[in-house]
This record gives sequence, C-alpha cells and structure tokens, in this order.
Amino acid sequence: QISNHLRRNEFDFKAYMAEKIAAVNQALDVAVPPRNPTKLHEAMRYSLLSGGKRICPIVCLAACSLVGGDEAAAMPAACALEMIHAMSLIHDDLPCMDNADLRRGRPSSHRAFGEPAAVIAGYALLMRAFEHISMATIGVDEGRIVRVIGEIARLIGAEGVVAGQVVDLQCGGGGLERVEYIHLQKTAAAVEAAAVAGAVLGGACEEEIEKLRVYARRTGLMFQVVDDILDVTKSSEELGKTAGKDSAMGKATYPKLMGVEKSRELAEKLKKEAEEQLIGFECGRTAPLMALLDFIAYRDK
Ligand code: GRG
Repeated sequence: QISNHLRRNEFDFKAYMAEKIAAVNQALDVAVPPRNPTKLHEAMRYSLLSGGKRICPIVCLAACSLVGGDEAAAMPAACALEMIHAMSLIHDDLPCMDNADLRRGRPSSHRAFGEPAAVIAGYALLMRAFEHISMATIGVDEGRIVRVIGEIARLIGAEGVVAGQVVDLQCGGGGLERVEYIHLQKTAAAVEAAAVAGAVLGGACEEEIEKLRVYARRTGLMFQVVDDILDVTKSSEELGKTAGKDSAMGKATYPKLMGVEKSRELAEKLKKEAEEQLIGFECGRTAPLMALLDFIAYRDK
C-alpha cells in the first residue's frame, strides 16, 4: 500500500487526463464526421465535440488498462459512452424536461438547432453509439463485444439512466432514499457501464468486473454528492446567494437533507469505498482510477 500511495502521488493525472481527452476527442471527430444531411450531423457534432470532462470515456479506458487490456480495444466503447452522454444531455435540456437554454456555456441543442432537430440528433447519437461499438471494436472476442452492448443498453435503459430520469422528473422533493436512487440510476449507472465495458473489453475475469462495477457506482454517487455541495458553496461564494440551481429548482439535494458537513463526510466515505475496490489489482496500474477519485472529490466545478 505504501508503494501504491507513492505511485499515486507521483502520478501526473492532469497530463494523463489531457492526453486521454485529446485521444477521445480525435476518435469522436472521426466516428461522427460531417456528412449529409448536414444539419443533422452538425447538431450531433455540436453536442459531442463541445468540451466536457469526458469522465465515462476515461473510466472505460482506464478500466481496460487496469485489467491488462490494450486501451485501443476500449476506444470505440469509450466514444460510444460519450455519444450516449451527449444524447442524454440534449434530451435533458429540452423544454419538456429541464428546459435549459445553456449547456457548457453555449446555447443548448434545441436553442441552437430547434426542438425537432435536437430530439433527432439525440436519437442518431444513441444509434451511432451501438453501431460504433459493434463495427469499430477490433481484436476482442465477439462474445465480449455482445456482452458490452448488453450491459450498456441495460444500464442506460429502463433499469438505469432512464429510470433515474423518470423519477427525477416526478414532482416531490423526497428524502435521502429518493435522492440516492436518482443519482445511482442517472449518474452511477452510466459510470458503471463505462467501467464494466472497459473491464470486459480488456479481458477481465468476473471478480475483477464486479470490483470495477462497485468502484464505478461509488464514484458516480460521490460525483453527485460533490455536485450538490458545489451547487450550494459555489452559488453562495460567487453569487452571494444561499442556494444554487438545483436547490432553487426545489430539488432535494444532499446539503439540503443532511447539511454541507455531513455531505462532505459522505463523499469521503464513498471515495474510500471506491478506493478499496482497487486493492488486489496490479499496483502499478491503479494510479489513474485512484487519481480520478481525487479529481472528482476535490474539483471546484
Ligand atoms: C440515455 C436512452 C437514454 C435516454 C436519456 C434525458 C435522459 C434520458 C436522461 C438524463 C440523464 C442525465 C442528464 C444525467 C446527468 C448526468 C450528469 C452527471 C451530467 C453532468 O455530467 P458532467 O459534469 O458533464 O460530466 P460534462 O459537461 O463534463 O460532460
């Protein structure tokens, strides 16, 4: 554990992340090229290539490497996860859902292209995601590719992200249980899909897949606890207000339900539980997923 700790401190996560983001962006640019119909592809690319932290692709690539796989084998799945993420953000911003005018500091898709084009660009991205995994994944046993497609479809569908969105759209603040359910489904399930896909494509055994599944669920939930904390602390610092966007929208958040201090403790607990899942993997390979936890836990936006 000491050598693990040293490696972690020596590991340059900023450089790692910049390198992975550049590789993912380049692969996405190729996977969704400008084509006819022009407006459709423009709308797909507008949301796909507009920045973003690329957390799911990084988890997918890092999980693949952690189990000794060739990262290239996981790149199509990593891109597919970002296509699905872009799609879910486009649809989440629609007037019938969150009705958001801005996304990543630019007009949201329906604001830039109109509502019908945004809905359709979302569907096209979702379809391209699965097409891309099946057509572009090279050097992996076909059974593993089919498993990855099934795992991702299940985790973003009515047992995962879609379920979380439906419950989130229902009125009512709700208690901790409801908030945890929403975050586990909406966010943790997507991170889980990324970790499982990377592990399966990298040739992991079942025990490794399950450990990475738990790592991802804790990480995804921790991401949202920190998001809720930032929603409060950022808005009070920057805007002189006491509640941020989510809180102001009447949504139940962790700080509202348990206070900022207890929320921080919960984030630390989830981070520790995620870290524990990495014990037993080859020491020299755990640094990226360890450092990702620090990045998510101590980020300021
Ligand atoms: C996926 C089939 C399917 C349908 C979509 C609209 C919808 C159903 C779901 C909404 C899902 C949603 C918006 C989840 C929140 C995910 C989340 C944590 C968003 C913020 O992600 P960041 O901070 O964003 O990683 P960047 O901009 O960095 O990419």
